[in-house]
Amino acid sequence: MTAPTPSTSPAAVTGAETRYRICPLCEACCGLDVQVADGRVIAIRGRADDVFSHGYICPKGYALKDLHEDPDRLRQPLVRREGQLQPATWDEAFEEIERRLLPIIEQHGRDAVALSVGNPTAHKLGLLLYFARLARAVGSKNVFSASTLDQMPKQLASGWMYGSWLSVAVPDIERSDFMLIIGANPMASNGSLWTVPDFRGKAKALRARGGRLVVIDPRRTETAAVADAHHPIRPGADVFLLAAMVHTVFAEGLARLGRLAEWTVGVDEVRAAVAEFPPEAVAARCGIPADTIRALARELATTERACVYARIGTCTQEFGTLSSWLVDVLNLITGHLDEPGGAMFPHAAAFAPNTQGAPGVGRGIVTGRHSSRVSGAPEVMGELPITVMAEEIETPGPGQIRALITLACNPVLSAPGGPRLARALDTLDFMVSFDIYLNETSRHADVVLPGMSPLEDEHYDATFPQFSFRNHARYSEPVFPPTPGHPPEWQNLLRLNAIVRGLGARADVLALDDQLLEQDVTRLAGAQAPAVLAALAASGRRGPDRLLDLALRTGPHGDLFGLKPSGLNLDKVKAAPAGIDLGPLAPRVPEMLRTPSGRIELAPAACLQDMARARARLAEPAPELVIIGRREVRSNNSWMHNLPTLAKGPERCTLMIHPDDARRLGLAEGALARIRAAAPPAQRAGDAVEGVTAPVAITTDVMPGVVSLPHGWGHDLPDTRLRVAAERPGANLNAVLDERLRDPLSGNAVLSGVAVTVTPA
Ligand SMILES: Nc1nc2c(c(=O)[nH]1)N[C@H]1C(S)=C(S)[C@@H](COP(=O)(O)OP(=O)(O)OC[C@H]3O[C@@H](n4cnc5c(=O)[nH]c(N)nc54)[C@H](O)[C@@H]3O)O[C@H]1N2
Ligand SMILES: Nc1nc2c(c(=O)[nH]1)N[C@H]1C(S)=C(S)[C@@H](COP(=O)(O)OP(=O)(O)OC[C@H]3O[C@@H](n4cnc5c(=O)[nH]c(N)nc54)[C@H](O)[C@@H]3O)O[C@H]1N2
Ligand code: SF4
Ligand SMILES: [Mo]
Repeated sequence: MTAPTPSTSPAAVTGAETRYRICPLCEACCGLDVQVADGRVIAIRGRADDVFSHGYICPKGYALKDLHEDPDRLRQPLVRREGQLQPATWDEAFEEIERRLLPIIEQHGRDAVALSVGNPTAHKLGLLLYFARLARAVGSKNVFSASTLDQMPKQLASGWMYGSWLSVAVPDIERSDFMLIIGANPMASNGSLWTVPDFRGKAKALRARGGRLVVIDPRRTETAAVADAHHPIRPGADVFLLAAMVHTVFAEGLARLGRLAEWTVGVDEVRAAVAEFPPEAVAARCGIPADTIRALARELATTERACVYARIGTCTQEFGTLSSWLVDVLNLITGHLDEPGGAMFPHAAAFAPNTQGAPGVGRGIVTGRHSSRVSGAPEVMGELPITVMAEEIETPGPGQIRALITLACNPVLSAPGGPRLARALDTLDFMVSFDIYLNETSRHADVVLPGMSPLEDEHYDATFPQFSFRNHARYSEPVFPPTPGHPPEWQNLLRLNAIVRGLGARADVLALDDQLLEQDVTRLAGAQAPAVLAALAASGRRGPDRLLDLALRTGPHGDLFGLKPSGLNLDKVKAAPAGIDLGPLAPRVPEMLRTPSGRIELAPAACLQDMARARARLAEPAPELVIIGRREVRSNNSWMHNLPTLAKGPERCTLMIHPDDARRLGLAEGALARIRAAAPPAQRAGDAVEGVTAPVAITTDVMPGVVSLPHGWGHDLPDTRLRVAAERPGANLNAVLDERLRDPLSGNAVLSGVAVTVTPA
């Protein structure tokens, strides 16, 4: 562990000051220098001496200035009066919530209130910690999040194998000599479930030392363009490819478990489960020749330091959990799991469940503790699939959703069946949105509570050090003092929490914060609790900072409140001006395991069972034309389209299509195409017939039979306040996708490989 000595970056503008800010926009978590003068942002750069990101920045990092200054960003609560959302005071907003939410809970019970939480929550400590507190207080089964549009399959597979939802193995890229990337485009996304600023630089270094990078993706992506090889795959066929690779490793005697043999159970079951998937059986369905599949398996197995990394393309499909599981199976049986240069488990300084409790054994995970009323979708990680939200609002009966609290999410654009959900939201008795914009979702709310500028809050990543390519602890202070009178979001979440507890809209939220902390510490520290509370109180901190201090001090690198004086606490992390490096990833099996067996469960029963579904699907013909998504550097899901620096430039929401398909379907470059679901749900008759339209971009980058449209667009709905985005609204991919399609194990939405029809518009 090295703590750099304090230093300040030179200021380029006279009178200007440079302030450190960790970027909260994507998972790369870059350390930035924000240059300010007279309360304004002058420039933003990558922080050269950041111990983790070393000066990297992408165009979205610069756009923090636009976000801070955006006149459309909400600065005051809104309350619906006579049908219109109107500015209100904070007190008025919370009084309205108390007046309308409590009777719903009293009359219809806790499940009548749903909570839906979005992507930025993972990036904001205050939102993450205080949403969890709020959800506990509400006590509803109807909890939804962007996780079921994203990584739930990976979390489920990891949970089953290693006993904890967040034990996700990540590539140790700096020591790897062969990387197989499946369904991820870190050149555009900057990495996901893998915090890796400057992927490009690291990939270049890998190749410079003689290593190889291979990409499996239906589209020749920006990542494929910097790789040694790209193999297009039919969307949704990853489970077959991976099963065939596992098959090859076993069939050719290439399996070597090494050190992990002692800690792994279920190898024979896995071998049996892939018996019917030799490369020849899957090649046509994958669109990848059998010889190529074998060669990939051999290269992975025979390269000393190698790994497979797979991301959202392998999760948002009907075999998301199986694919996610088989990736780890491959890494393990080729000797690359938990080994340098392979897929390893980070050792986060705070908040990591796989550093808590007794090492090496645990309770494991449970799912299916309840299920959704209408479709019977099982609970996973305390949530129901977000794609059942509309039907749970629409369908009468006990447990019907009558009120909704959204936190930093925009499911009207980000979830399949958006138009249906929008109609459902209008039938709610009450809705509260925590958001910084009046957008496609928050426009439906009765009360909108704005968050603050991303330059006005402090920052520590709770989530991403658990997925980082290197261990680190970094904190940044607010760049600007908070706008007077604008409470931080954690306090607003506490105030809602107090209302739900019956303490009233004017409850003392700081007292409630103390009370909740006391409960946490008592659970954690038992008889030591009073001493721990006294030590925490000595710092004078409240809210997320105090919880962070607790987490750091009791974490694996912590000072244990003085028992380990050289260890970490928040004072030390704050004193390091550009972070503390905690070193490269190191092997963690068996210590990180939290399964009841104390072993890696290589063959979870549900996965073995689901292989039958995969076998059946392999026998069926694949659809003729399917759609996939796309991410671009200057975009971030649905909410950064209102920032001028990012919005300028060429039209991004285009339909990529292969020249053969364009010819067959009579589509010309630049002309509008109409995209419809091939088999839309009946509840969507109107919008399903209509579909969406987007300009055609003809390119051999997508394989024949596949079209690609980015998600997060469709800013042409009324009653929003997104003036820049509305100028070029784009088309909503999720108005075409089918909300009924889910991976049955994880409940994750199927966003990739969905059958569509495309016609000239
Ligand atoms: N078809 C298709 N759909 C997809 C995907 C895909 O690949 N294809 N990807 C999916 C993925 S991976 C994800 S994560 C989801 C994301 O789904 P969501 O989380 O629903 O969508 P975002 O666009 O990230 O919306 C974030 C919201 O948070 C608000 N916000 C930003 N900062 C703050 C803040 O500090 N406080 C508060 N209160 N609000 C804030 C923004 O204004 C916006 O409304 O989209 C998913 N949807
Ligand atoms: N610029 C930008 N960065 C972002 C975001 C953003 O919207 N814009 N969103 C952030 C979020 S919330 C997330 S979760 C991450 C996601 O990060 P990534 O997982 O890297 O996301 P994508 O860039 O969508 O890459 C997924 C790839 O999977 C491919 N794919 C689609 N279907 C299949 C399939 O069936 N099989 C295979 N093998 N590949 C398939 C797609 O063509 C695409 O190239 O990005 C984050 N970073
Ligand atoms: S890569 Fe992500 S974290 Fe880094 S500057 Fe860009 S948006 Fe911010
Ligand atoms: Mo995501």
